[in-house]
Amino acid sequence: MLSRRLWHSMPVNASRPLIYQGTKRVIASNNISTTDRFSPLAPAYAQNTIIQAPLIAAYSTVASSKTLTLSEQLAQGSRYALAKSITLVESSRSDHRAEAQQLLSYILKKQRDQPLTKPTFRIGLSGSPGVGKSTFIEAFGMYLLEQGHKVAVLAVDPSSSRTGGSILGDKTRMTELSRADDAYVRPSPSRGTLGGVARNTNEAILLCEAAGYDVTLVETVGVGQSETMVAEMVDMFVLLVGPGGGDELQGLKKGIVELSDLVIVNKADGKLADAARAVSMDYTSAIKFLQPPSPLWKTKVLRVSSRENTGIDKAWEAMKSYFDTMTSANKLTEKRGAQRKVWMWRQITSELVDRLNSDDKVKQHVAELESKVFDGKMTSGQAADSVVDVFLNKVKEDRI
Ligand SMILES: Nc1nc2c(ncn2[C@@H]2O[C@H](COP(=O)(O)OP(=O)(O)OP(=O)(O)O)[C@@H](O)[C@H]2O)c(=O)[nH]1
Ligand SMILES: [Mg+2]
Repeated sequence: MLSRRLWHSMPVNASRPLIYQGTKRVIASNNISTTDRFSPLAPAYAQNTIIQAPLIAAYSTVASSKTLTLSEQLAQGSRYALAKSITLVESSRSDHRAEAQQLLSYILKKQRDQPLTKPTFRIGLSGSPGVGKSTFIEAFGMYLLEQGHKVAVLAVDPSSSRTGGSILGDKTRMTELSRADDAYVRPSPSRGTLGGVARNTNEAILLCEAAGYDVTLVETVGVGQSETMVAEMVDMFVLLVGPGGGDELQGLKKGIVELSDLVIVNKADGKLADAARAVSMDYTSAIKFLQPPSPLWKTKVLRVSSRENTGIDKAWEAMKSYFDTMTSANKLTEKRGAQRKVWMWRQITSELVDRLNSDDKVKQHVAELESKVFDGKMTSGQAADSVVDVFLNKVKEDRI
C-alpha cells in the first residue's frame, strides 16, 4: 500500500491515477484499489461515482463513454479513430496516456470475450538505408490488398528522434498504398527514445488490429537496437538486403540474420539480377551455419524486384507458410505471450529508471557518484548499488 507522501512524490504516469490533477471524471462501478483510500476523493470512490486512473483503467473492465465511442469507431474500421487512438498512445501527456490505457484495456477485454474474426499477422521488416524497404512495402502492400487483406504499416525509426522523422517522406513514396482504402500508413513518431517509440508501436499494433487490419507491417531501418526490438514485437521478422557491396554482410556480422525468418534479396532486376543471385546464394550457405530462429522453421532466402513487382507473390507464400507452420503448432500464441512478458520487463526497467531519475535526492547523489566513477575513485558497480540503496531508502522514508 502506498502512503500519501509517496503517492504525491510519484510522477503522474501510467501507474499514478490522475485524480489529483483534477482532470476528467468518469462514471464507474468497479472495485476501488486500496491505494485510493488516501485519495481526497475517497468518498466519491466509495459511492462508486468517480474513476480516473490509468492504474484502475489498466485492470478495469469499465470504460468512459469517450473510450467506448472510440473503440466502437475503431471496430467499424474508422481510420480517423485509428489515427486518433495512435496519437493517444504516442502522446506524452498524462491525460492522453490515461485515455490510451483505458482504451487498450477495453480492447483487450473485448477481444478476450470475443476474439477477432480474422487471424492477425505481424510482420517486421528491416534493412539498411536505401535497400528498398519503402518500395517493397508499396509493392507488397498493394499485392496484399489484392488478396483481400487490410494492411497497416507502422515504423520504428531510430533516426526519427534525431532528424524529425524520415518516414514522413516515405509516406509520400508509398503513394498508392497510402491512398488505398484498405491500407493505413502511419508515419513514425517523431519524438522520444527508441524504447518509447517501440512501446508506442507495440500498442499501435493492437489498435490497428482492433480496427480490422489483419496484416501489420512494422518497418525499421537497420540501425542500433531497433531490429531486436522489432523482432520482439512481431510474429515474423524479415530482412531485406541489396545485391551490392558489403552492406548485406553487415546483416550477418551484426547478428540480424539470426533474428530473421526470411531474407529477401531486393533489386533482383536488370543489371543487378546476377549480383542478386550471387548474394542470395551467399546467404543460403551462410544460414546453414546459423541457429534457426525456431526449431520448426528454417530461414528462407528469396529474390524479389520491388520495382518490377517480381517475386512478391513468392515472398507472401513464404510468409504464409511460416504463419501456418507456427500457428498449427500453437507457437504464435506462445510467442506473443512471451513477447508481452519481455515488454512488461522492459517497461518495469524504464519506469523504475524514470522514477529514480525524477527524485531530487537521488539526482543529487547520482551527480556525486558519477564524478567519483569518472575519477576512478569508485567502481561502477559500487556506485550503482549506492544509487539503488538511496532510492529504496527514499521510498521507505516516504512510506512512513
Ligand atoms: N532496381 C531496383 N531499384 C529499387 C528496387 N527497390 C527500390 N529501389 C530503389 O532503391 C532506392 C531506395 O529505395 P527505398 O524504397 O526508398 O529504400 P528504403 O530502404 O526505404 O530507404 P530508407 O527509407 O532511406 O532507409 C530508390 O531509388 C528505389 O527506386 C528494386 O527492386 N529494383
Ligand atoms: Mg524507406
